[in-house]
Amino acid sequence: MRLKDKVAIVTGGSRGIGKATCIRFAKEGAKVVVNYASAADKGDIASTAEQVVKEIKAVGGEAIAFDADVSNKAKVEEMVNEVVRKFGRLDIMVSNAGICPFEEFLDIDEELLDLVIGVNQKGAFFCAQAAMKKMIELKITGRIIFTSSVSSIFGGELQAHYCPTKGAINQLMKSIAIAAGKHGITSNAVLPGTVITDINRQQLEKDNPELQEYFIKRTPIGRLATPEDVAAAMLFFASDDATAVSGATLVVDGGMSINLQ
Ligand code: NAD
Ligand code: RM4
Repeated sequence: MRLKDKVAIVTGGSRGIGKATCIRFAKEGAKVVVNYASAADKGDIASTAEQVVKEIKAVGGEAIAFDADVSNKAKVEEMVNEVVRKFGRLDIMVSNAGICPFEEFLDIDEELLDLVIGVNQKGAFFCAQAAMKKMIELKITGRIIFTSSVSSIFGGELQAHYCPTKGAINQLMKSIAIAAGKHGITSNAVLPGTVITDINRQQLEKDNPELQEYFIKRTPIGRLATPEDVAAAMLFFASDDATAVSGATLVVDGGMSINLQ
């Protein structure tokens, strides 16, 4: 119960890495807000978020689903206010929502570029800003955690819109760590490698399974990291073990990105 009585928002909590983080945080005693965006995301997304809430409640945890597009500043502020109204506090903001519509560099138009920057970069900014404001107001020594990526360091042929947003998140995280320190708030980022989720399932399981094989072959631990592996790193940053950790990046990729020789 490393997060007993804490309240956490996890953006993009309905699937993949965010879902695993919601479930892990709830098992550790946190009250969890499973954020999702019905308008921004195709599919039966509301019931997907509700399913995460059900899974958490089934094991005695507490959770609610909250529909808010993170690229909409007003919606993000509404979410933070509503969470504090309901639970009385906000201790942890995990800014995790992200998209990566794989596309050739020359085919990325302005609309797609704006979309990816809007969700990944501006969304992270809005979530961190709204959370930090509230934490200061309530005198809570909270935690802001970002899902960045190894793509913040390395490029990707079909990710010329995406990788720069992850680089920006690292710099945002560090700037916030400096601004937040005097309030006892920390800011850190987890950098997953390739994790099979809905964001890349089509690419790695259908379009280009050879790429998945290549990623596995170059991963020293012999398998890709899972959403649960990433959630464990999120928990570290959120827990009391990380009280003196701020401005840090933690790669969770089984060693994939350092294996060049
Ligand atoms: P996913 O597609 O399974 O989950 C994405 C989540 O973001 C979903 O819950 C979706 O509803 C939500 N979302 C999308 N647009 C949103 C918006 N506008 N507002 C609020 N929520 C929105 O993908 P995932 O792999 O779990 O991705 C989660 C994060 O992890 C992303 O930031 C992604 O860039 C990052 N990441 C993923 C990998 C990987 O290999 N899967 C690697 C590194 C980093
Ligand atoms: C990650 C990384 C993965 C990719 C996902 C979409 O940051 O680049 O390899 O599959 O994004």
